[in-house]
Amino acid sequence: MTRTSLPDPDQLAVRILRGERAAVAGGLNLLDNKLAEARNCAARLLASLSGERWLNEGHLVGITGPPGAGKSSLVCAMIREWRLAGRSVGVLAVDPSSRPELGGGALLGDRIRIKNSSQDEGLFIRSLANRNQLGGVATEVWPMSWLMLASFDIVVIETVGVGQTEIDIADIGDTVCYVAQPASGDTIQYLKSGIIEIPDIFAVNKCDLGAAARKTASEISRSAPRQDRREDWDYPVCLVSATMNAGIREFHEQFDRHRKYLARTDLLRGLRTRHQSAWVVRLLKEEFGTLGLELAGGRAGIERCLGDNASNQFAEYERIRKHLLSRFMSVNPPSSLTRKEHSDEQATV
Ligand SMILES: Nc1nc2c(ncn2[C@@H]2O[C@H](COP(=O)(O)OP(=O)(O)O)[C@@H](O)[C@H]2O)c(=O)[nH]1
Ligand SMILES: [Mg+2]
Repeated sequence: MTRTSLPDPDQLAVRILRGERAAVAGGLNLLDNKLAEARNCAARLLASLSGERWLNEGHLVGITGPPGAGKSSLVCAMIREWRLAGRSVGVLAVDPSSRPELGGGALLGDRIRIKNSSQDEGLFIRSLANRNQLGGVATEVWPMSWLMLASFDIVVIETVGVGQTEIDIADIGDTVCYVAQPASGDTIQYLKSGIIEIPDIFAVNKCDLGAAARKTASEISRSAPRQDRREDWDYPVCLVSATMNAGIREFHEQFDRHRKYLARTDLLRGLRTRHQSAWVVRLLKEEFGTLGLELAGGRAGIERCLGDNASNQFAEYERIRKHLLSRFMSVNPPSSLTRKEHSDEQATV
């Protein structure tokens, strides 16, 4: 994307808020563009999309678990339920193995009996194959999920769980669901060792396999450490089959129940504020390094600024970025000639 083809961020924000899918696609492309000009434009876009709404509305759902457990199949089954309930859905599939179904859209559409998902205005799917960085979810996934939340009632992020990713997804999602593979000990090991925060909802998929699935479900119920649990949430373990469409209605209802629980207990606002500031710090660190964080007042200082402007953390992010860019530019002018002269000067001193 060249400089001249960058969109006007304010106009784009209006179109995204209206739910225009082309605008959402354009916004996601912009967030994916790492050129300096694009980053400035993206920061302005996110700031214009921000508001109280982002602390109170919509539902960010994270689905994680080992490859092959049936995450994509379950997402398909859930999309059908959500669409039947009249909710619009955006999906970010970070799972590289999702490419065939989710990347094309049409195949996914077949599965959910919508002839072609591109004809359903209330459904938007973006595949981010290979973005599952070693040791975590790529940083762009986070602003992307927020951009989608400005357009859709439900935003689902599917990631492959490999230890660290569950932690990342727990820092994005309002509700995190772990999909377990029957007769696989991984989930139970992770839970016992405390590697993963306890997901809000468990699904043991492939219950059509019978006893193995039931055994895994009861092992999970016993393994989650009690002390880390929230007192007033019951961490349901759902036995489901995506391909047989068994238990899906009840499974789907657990997501609504958890979203209502977060609203009722006033947890949602605090959760989202914390998640947002953690990711802003992470984005700043990615762009400016540890030195940048220090120049901006240190992690604690940044978090305080963000907390003071919780309903528009992206605006605060933009302000801090601009400040850091000007600091970096003043000590390190961009022209290579200037740098060369500078180094020559030093060499002769
Ligand atoms: N027997 C059975 N197989 C399933 C079920 N759900 C998914 N699968 C199969 O499991 C494989 C992996 O599914 P997929 O949704 O791609 O898993 P993901 O890697 O976790 O996204 C596919 O071959 C599915 O057809 C189920 O409920 N029962
Ligand atoms: Mg998948």
